[in-house]
Amino acid sequence: MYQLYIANKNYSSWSLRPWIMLKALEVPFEEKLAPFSPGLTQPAFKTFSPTGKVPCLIDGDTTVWDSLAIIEYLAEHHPGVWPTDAAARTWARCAAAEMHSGFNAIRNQCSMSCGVRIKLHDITPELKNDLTRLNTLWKEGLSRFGGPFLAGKQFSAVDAFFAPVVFRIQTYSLPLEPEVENYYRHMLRHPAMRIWMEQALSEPWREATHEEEITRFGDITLDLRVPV
Ligand SMILES: N[C@@H](CCC(=O)N[C@@H](CS)C(=O)NCC(=O)O)C(=O)O
Repeated sequence: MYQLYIANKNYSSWSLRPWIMLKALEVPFEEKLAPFSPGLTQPAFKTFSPTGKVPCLIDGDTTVWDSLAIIEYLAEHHPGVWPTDAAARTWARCAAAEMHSGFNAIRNQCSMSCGVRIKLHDITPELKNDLTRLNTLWKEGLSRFGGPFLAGKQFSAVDAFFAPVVFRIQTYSLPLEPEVENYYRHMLRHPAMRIWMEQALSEPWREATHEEEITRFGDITLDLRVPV
C-alpha cells in the first residue's frame, strides 16, 4: 500500500494535493502525518524525503517527492487522475502547472490555515493580479468543459491543485466572480475536503512560523481550531 507523508492539515497546502487526489480516486493509502517542528526548515522530514519537504509518496522501493511528480506517478497507475478528453486534459495540465509555478501573491500573502478566518489589511496590486487571473482561469475551465469541476464532470488533478486555494479563499474571504462561486462551494462540500477540514480543526499543534505568516498580512477574526 502507498504511504503518503504529509504535514499538519491546517497549514500544509502542498500535502493536500496528492491526499485529496488519492481520496477522490478511492485509492487506499497509509497516511503518515509528520507535524511541523518549530522553525523555517524541517530536518526531520529528511528521514523520509530527499528534499526534506512534504508531500512524499512511498511505493515499495520507489520514493516520489513533489506534489506534481506524485500526481503524475498516480496517473501512470490509476485512471481518472487527468480528464479523458484530450482538450480538457491539456487545459487541466496547463492550469495545474500554472498553479504549481505561479500565483505567488496568493501563496505568500494568504498562506493556508484552514481553521482561521482572516481580515486582510489590504488587497495588494500583486494579490489583485493573482485573483483576476484565478477568476479568469476558473471561468474558462468551467465554461469550456461544463463543470461542476474545473475540467468537466469528474474531479481531476487540476481540482486537487486548486484545493488549497479553495481553503485560502474561505480563510481570507477572497473575492470571487459570480460564475465561479458554485465551483468554490462545490469544492468545499467535497467529502474529502470536509474530512481534511475536520481533521485540521482537531489538530493539537500550533507552529510559530506558520502562525506568524498567517497574521503578517491580516488579523485573525475567528479561530475555529480546538483550543490548545
Ligand atoms: N514543490 C514542492 C513544495 C513542497 C513544500 O514546500 N512543502 C512544505 C510544506 S507545505 C515543506 O515541506 N516545508 C518544509 C521545509 O521547507 O523544510 C511540492 O510541490 O511538493
